[in-house]
This record gives sequence, structure tokens and C-alpha cells, in this order.
Amino acid sequence: MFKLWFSLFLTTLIFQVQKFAVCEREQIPTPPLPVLPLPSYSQLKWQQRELIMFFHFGVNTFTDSEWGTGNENPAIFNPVGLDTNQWVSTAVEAGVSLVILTAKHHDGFCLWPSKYTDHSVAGSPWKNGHGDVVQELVNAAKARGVDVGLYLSPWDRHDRRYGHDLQYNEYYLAQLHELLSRYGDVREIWFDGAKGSNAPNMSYYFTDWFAMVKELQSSINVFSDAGPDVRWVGNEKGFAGSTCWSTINRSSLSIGDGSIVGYLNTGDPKGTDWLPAECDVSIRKGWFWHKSQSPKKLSDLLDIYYNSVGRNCVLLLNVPPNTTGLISESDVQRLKEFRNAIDTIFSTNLAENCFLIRASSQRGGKGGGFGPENVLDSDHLWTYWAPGDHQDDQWIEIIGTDGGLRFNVVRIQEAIGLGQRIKRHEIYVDGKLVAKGSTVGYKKLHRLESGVVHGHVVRIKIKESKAVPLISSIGLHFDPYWHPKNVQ
Ligand code: FUL
Repeated sequence: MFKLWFSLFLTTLIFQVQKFAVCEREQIPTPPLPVLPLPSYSQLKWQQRELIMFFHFGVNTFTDSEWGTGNENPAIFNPVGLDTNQWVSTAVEAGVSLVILTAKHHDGFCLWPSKYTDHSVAGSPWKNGHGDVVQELVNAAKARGVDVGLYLSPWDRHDRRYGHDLQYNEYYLAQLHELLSRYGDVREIWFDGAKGSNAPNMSYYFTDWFAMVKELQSSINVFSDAGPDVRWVGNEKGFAGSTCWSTINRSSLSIGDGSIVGYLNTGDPKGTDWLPAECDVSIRKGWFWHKSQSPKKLSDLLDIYYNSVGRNCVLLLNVPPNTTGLISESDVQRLKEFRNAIDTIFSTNLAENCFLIRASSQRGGKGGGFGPENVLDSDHLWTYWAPGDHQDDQWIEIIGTDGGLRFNVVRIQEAIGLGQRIKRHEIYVDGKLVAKGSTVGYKKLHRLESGVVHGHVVRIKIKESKAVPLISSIGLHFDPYWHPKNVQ
């Protein structure tokens, strides 16, 4: 009897304890709500590429010009040694995962055999008129796992239909259809607003173009002055604004409008559209290959990198193939140096060997999953430090080991999957302000004006943010190429 009574008592007790445990089980802290607008899947993928490559190639390559007249004879196009595998290898070695080709530039000459014009490779001696540069590039890229994008110039100086709205838009759409249906996946399509001052008046039917692009390619990003997926940065120097929001109001933008370049350069904290900026610039002075030109110095390329990738943008670096149909050896070498420099600077994160990383507060308390240690893992999007609440002046601190920390570059990344938030931030080393900035976005790189600093405590303070700031990664790096002018 006692045994039965005791086992009943025990069962009830266990049940009660379990009930209590279920009721009182601590809830796992959730991520905070996003701050709209958010990037699309394809925009996020594009952003993570950081560096993409442009190939300007066509009749201009053979006439030593930048803007062809449209009267070029296709017979001049004869790149006897054309090797797109060499182009793609050059891109891969530079760390590039997307290459964009000028399928048609302003001169109207098509690098693929379009059935709607005879002004193309089909009329050239190259491969007896049976060549297709677009196809060759697509094949080479596929073999190396590289993605392809295409540029189809709206301004066409050759085709007679240009200036006749309906006919030209139909022609343009027909070519767009060829390019986006014949060659497999195309990840970016590039539309620019450039046009000579004497060019005939012409209305482009952008709404139709964009609709057809999206119909034919599901994961493509459309680039133009006004997006809809990627915006122009407003200059061809490869420099974003020191403040650079991925958000902007698309309703304030129109393609080819010179008055908006400042707005494009900085974006808009109040913008209702996610439309990040791409910084296009050429490795040489011109976009096309010219015998007389040579690649930019490594230090110039690094300046461009810090001012584009380091300012929340993607760098679209143009590398023009030459008349043989190859990327010149001097460009190949400079790109190797460039990649090597980037790897040298960023492959070591000195913060990883710190003694301690701590923060002013953390969402959900200790063990909640949003601690400061998240900024040192390899996920730069979905794991992040989140402070406990949305208060300005939240901070995160990296404390060095005995020898201290010696660096001249600070990298900060926001968890942009939940929106771009930070408006103002400051960096202190042992209590001394060493850098300050406004936006962060996907990646912000501070090259310290003071040169190398040596200290023990590095504090990043978020001075102002749209909502609780979310920092996904922090790096302290040493850049041996950085020699600020005002420092001996
Ligand atoms: C501009 C063009 O006019 C240049 O020739 C070059 O293609 C550059 C990338 O875009 O709009």
C-alpha cells in the first residue's frame, strides 16, 4: 500500500515539475524586426561579389576610339587570337565571379550574330563570319563557374531605326530577347543613359525593357541610373560617397538625368527602395583598349577599392581586351598585384586573436545568440552583435592581448539582410578617436589617416542608427601599402 501511495506521489511530483519547466522555459531571443526596404535575394548575392569585371570590346578596339561613329566597316573586326578563356582566367585570378561584356556599344556593332542586323560579327572576317563573342565568353565562363552579364547600349549610332521611337524600341527589345534567351543565365544587364549631344531624340520604353528582362531571366539584376536592381554611383571614377546608402527613392531618378549624380552617389536614408550602387571604372584611362594607354598604378586601384567596396558598393572594374583578342599582359600583371594586395591586407584579421571582445549590452542577454563574439565568425550576414535596445552610443570593444593591437585599417560590416541602419559611428583606440564615419552598410573600410596605430582597446561606438544596430563583422587589418601623406 505504501509502495503504491509513494509511486503515485512521485508521478504527480514529476508531472508538476515538468509542467513548471514548460511554463517557465526561457524563450529563445528572436532576431529583431527588419528595417525596410530590404535587398532581394539577387541583390544580396550581387553585393557579396564585391568585385566584378567589365570587358569593353568591339570595333572601337580596332579604330583606337572610345565612341564609334556607327559607320565602321565590320571588316575591321578581326581579333585573330581571341581567347575568352584567357579573359575569364584573368578574372578568376583577380577574385571575380561575374563578368560583363559590351554585347553592343554605342556604334551599334553586335558581338553576336543578331538576326535583326548585318552590322555584327557575322559581317566580319573573324572566323569567316561564323564567330560569336557572346557565346565564347559564356562557354569560357561556364567552364570556370563564373557568371555572365551583358551590356546592350541603348544609344545606337548605326541603326537607322534610332530616332524612330516605335521601330527602334522594337528592334532593341528583339535584340534583348536574343541575348536573354540564347545564352543561358545572365546575372546582370547593363543599361546606360550616355548619348551624344547631336543624337536624334529618342524615347526608350524602359518599362517594356525591364518587364521583358524579368520575364526572361529570374535572377538577373538590372543596372541603370535608376535601377530597378542596381544603381549607377554617379561618376566613372569608381568612387562612392563617403556616406552611401543602399536605399534611395526610385521615383526621384530617371535614366540619363545629369542633375541626380550627387543623389546617386550618396543614396538616401529615407529612401523607400533598396537600390545599391555599382562603381564602374576602367583599369586604364579609356574603356576600350588603346595601344598608347597602360593600366593604372596599384595605389590608384587600391584607392578605388577603398572608395567603392569600402563604401558599401560593388566595384565594376573594366579590363579591355586588345586587338589580338586578349587581355594585355600589363593588365594581367597589375590585376595579379591588385588581388595579391587585397589578400595580403584582408586575409588576416588581427581582431581574431584578441584577449576579449565585449559590448555595452546584447539582445536577450548572455547566451541569447546576439553576443559580440558573432562579429568574429565567418558569416558576414546572418550572425551579428545586436545591443539590448535601440539607444545611441552602444559600443563594442576589442581588447588585445599583452602585445596590443597594431593595425591601420578597420573593417565594419552591417547585417544588411535586416536593412541598412547605422547613420553615424566612431572608432576609438585607448580612448582616442582615430576615425569616424556615417553609413556602414555591407562593408565600410576605414584606412586610418594617422597611419598605423598601436593600442590595447579598440572601441566602435554607434552614435546614431535608424533602429537597433546589427554588426555582422569587424576586422582590424594591416595594410602595408598605405602611407598617408601627412604622416612621416
Ligand atoms: C558610358 C559609355 O558612354 C562609355 O563609353 C562606357 O561604356 C561606360 C561604361 O558607360 O555610358
